[in-house]
Amino acid sequence: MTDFFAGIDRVEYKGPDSDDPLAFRFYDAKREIMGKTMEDHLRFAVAYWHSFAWPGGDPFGGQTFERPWFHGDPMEAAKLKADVAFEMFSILNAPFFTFHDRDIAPEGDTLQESNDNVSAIADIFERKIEETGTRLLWGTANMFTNRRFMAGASTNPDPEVFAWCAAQVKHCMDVTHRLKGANYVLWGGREGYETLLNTDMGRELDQMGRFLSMVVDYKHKIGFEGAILIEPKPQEPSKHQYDYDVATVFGFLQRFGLEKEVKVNIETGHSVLAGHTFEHEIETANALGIFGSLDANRNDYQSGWDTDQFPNNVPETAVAMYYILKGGGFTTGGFNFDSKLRRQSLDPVDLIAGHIGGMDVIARGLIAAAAMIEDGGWADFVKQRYAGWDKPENQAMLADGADLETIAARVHSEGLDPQPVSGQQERLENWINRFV
Ligand code: XUL
Ligand code: CO
Repeated sequence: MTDFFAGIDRVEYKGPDSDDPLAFRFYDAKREIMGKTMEDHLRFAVAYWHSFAWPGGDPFGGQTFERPWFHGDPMEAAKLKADVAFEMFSILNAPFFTFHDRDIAPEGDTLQESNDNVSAIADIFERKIEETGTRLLWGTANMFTNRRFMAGASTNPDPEVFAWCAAQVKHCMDVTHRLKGANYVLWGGREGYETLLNTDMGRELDQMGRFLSMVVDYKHKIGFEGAILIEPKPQEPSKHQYDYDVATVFGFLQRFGLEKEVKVNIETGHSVLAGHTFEHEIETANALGIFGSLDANRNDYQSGWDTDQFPNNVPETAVAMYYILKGGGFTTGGFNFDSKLRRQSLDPVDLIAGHIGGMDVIARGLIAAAAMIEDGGWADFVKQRYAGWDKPENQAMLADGADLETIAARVHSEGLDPQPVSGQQERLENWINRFV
């Protein structure tokens, strides 16, 4: 045991009336909702980078957090960080965690040295996973921090960077596979461009498509059973990112024949940056059959950048949760807290409090969404709204062989005269408010 979280006990569920600031008031891991425990519905994960690697900097100032693993021999520090991380997973009773290769181990002078460092920490993870039962939701390669990636990862004009990325991802997939990761994620932070003036977009998209195809081939070759997930984001750090949103990613996947192989990891804040709601992105993925996993956070609505705050809006979360449940929920995916403290939140206990808050808000959203589904009023309304399409004469318009002439003839012969009906938005909003 380290002393980083000294005096902080395992967080227990104490119910909505508890005033214990370090207790769950809604997240009751073993409580059954719609035939599944909350733990299995939500599959919470702690993200290594925000909680253990991020120093608290912003564009105007550097480190604010003092962590004992920010000093000393880098590999010894990485081991201490691993100890503290697993202590936190167990304090929170978090079933999963996630990492970038560069979060867990220091970068070496060569790729081989970096890989060896990652492998050494993975040995420690392997033992800790065995001992604690905390599992890996996903691993990912950081191909955006080092200056070699400044002009892109797989989309770089320099083929040597493309080759480097292939080697780095191969190793990170090997490690994720060894640790029995449930998914492997690719977020293309630098897969985009700053200015079209120096960019050959068509070429870059082709490179990215080839790269992803090789990732999928390698997954099959090593027998990795997890899902490959792309995480959309419209901008930041690149001015224009190719994986803009779920629909853009789907178009890209289809173009390279990968739409049955790759799914999406949707992040709340990225949806907002793309000008969408979280539920829009979730339902788009449901409709296109590529829903994979979620990065849970919230974005400041006034800022134009990615604020990665812990979720704290129950009504919004409840609506998103409704669409998650409606789509059948997670299979390999889960709720990964891609959420970070504000830089003035210096204390170790702030890390615990942030996660408790996020887990409780999402649990509360789940309870509300399940109640909405059980009531059925919302789904009935939507079903009714489209009921005309159940009639055989209307189904025929969508069937193979239907054509404009036949439909036009029917309009004229039957004298069709469509009458507008209310969309009832306010009544639906009022209905939802009964549950949140
Ligand atoms: C960046 C972001 C990443 C990915 C993993 O905005 O969300 O942390 O989740 O690379
Ligand atoms: Co993310």
